Amino acid sequence: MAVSVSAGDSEIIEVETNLSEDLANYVNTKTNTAKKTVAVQKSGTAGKMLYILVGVSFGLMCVLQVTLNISLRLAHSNFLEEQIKWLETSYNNLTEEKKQLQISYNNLTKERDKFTELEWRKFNSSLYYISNEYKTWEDSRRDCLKRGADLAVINSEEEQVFISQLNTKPWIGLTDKDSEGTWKWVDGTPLTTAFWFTEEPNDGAVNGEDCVSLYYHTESALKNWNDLACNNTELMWICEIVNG
Ligand SMILES: [Ca+2]
Ligand SMILES: [Ca+2]
Ligand SMILES: [Ca+2]
Repeated sequence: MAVSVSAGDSEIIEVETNLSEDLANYVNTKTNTAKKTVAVQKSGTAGKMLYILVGVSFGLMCVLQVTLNISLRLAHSNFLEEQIKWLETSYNNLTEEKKQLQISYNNLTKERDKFTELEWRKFNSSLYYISNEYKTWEDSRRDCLKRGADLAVINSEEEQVFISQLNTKPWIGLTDKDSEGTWKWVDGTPLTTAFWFTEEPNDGAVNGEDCVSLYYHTESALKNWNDLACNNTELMWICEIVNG
């Protein structure tokens, strides 16, 4: 269809055209702006997501660390408890053993005291046994040895007085049977301090006198030794345990 365009129409067309172009430019501009906005918004959302992800990860790590710490503390605490229990058990066992040892010690002490009271007398660091029968010097010594002792060895004036006061007439552990006139104690030591009675030793018997006993009822406790025949069977004897 043919269209006639006048000058006025031409202006209108031009105006319309310009309007169309402006409109198109406006739409493009808005579209681009909208796209940018969407892009920016998308970019912002991704950032937030990243922050959230990092935050959650950090939180999980903290929870794991706390859990690990608690587990380690619990394990350590259990180990310590077991150690304490073991030490307590050991302590109780040792206490019980100590108690038993104390009981044994007390019983042994009682036995020793009873034994000492009945048969042995204590003086300084020695124990003395006084026989209630009579034997030769050799048999007397044998009896002492069986008791874990030996015939008494008088080492001091004090001991001489103690033995003299026992009011017996005992053999003591002194002899010159190995060499006449050379007096020796049964422990092998030579005689240094003697307490002979008047005119003793006299080796007076037919076959000599080589073993020593104490007289009793003499004037002095420091002067009562006598040598006699070793086979004399009329004497008691006295044994000594040193450091008993
Ligand atoms: Ca002695
Ligand atoms: Ca003699
Ligand atoms: Ca004599």
